[in-house]
Amino acid sequence: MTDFGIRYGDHVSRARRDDRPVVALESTIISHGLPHPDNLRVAREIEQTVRDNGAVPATIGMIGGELFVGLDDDQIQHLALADGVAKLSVRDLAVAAAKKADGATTVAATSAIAAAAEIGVFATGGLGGVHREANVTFDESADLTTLARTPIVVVCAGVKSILDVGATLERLETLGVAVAGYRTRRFPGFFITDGGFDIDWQLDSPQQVADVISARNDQGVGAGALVLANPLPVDEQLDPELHDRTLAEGLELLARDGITGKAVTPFLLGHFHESTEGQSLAVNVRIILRNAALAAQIAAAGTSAPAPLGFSVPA
Ligand code: PSU
Ligand code: MN
Repeated sequence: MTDFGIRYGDHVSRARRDDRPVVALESTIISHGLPHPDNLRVAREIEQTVRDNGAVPATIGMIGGELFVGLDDDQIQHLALADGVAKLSVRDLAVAAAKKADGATTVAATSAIAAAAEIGVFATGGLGGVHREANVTFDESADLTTLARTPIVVVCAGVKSILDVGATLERLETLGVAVAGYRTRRFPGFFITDGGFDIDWQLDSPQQVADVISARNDQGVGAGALVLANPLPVDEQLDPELHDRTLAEGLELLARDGITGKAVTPFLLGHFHESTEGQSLAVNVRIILRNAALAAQIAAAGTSAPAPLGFSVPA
């Protein structure tokens, strides 16, 4: 019989044994979110940034049907460069394993796997969310519903402005996902510092975020994630005018080419990277590296208390 269980990279096994802080990292940004060949370089830089900030990186993904927490460099290279790497959300994981697929995990899948591996902190670029015109298309990322039932801190730069930011915040509220700004009360719009909406809570240090995890674990009441929104400094954002123009074009192309479903997010990101001649890519990379650094500092501040499993509300 084949064992379809989670496999741990050697560096992550060691970290778990020695009770060292671990930060989960997703692989869809590598395979589908960033253009070749920058994606491989960036994937390595993200891991190095986690190490430089006192934690062990665990990039998550699937190779030949095996689910890995802590891909090694060869495996990361494979997901970055191979053709036909699938984009895996939670619902795809078992099917892809049975099919022995190569796959990259989204925010949804990565959070769920990380929580199953008792990793409490996860760094990414931007969350998926409610797409514009979702009232017609029903296109809402599974990132949102998964975070509602997954005890993890997701460090991100909010949701991409390609989405309906206000509707996404409403859904996060309905779903019981906590949202806090890191040193801000404004929710960021990924490429741009200010996504146009206030948030209720502000947290000011890695220790304060680690205290939220401890409080949630001690209380045993809430079952969902904390989205920690970490905006770019204003002088590092994508020029808002360039942003608005590129977005309008991208949305038009989307409609013209009839692109739907899970192809939408990679398509729009690709459009940004091509038509801003690398400016959006540089911004995207900055975002991810800043989030990786902060996530590592949070994990290091709360190292003795990994999120326990199964603390959903008793029936
Ligand atoms: N944000 C980015 N780059 C990405 C993604 C988000 O800046 O590549 C990926 C994440 O993996 C996220 C996914 O989970 O896009 C959302 O896809 P969808 O909208 O199809 O759920
Ligand atoms: Mn979608």
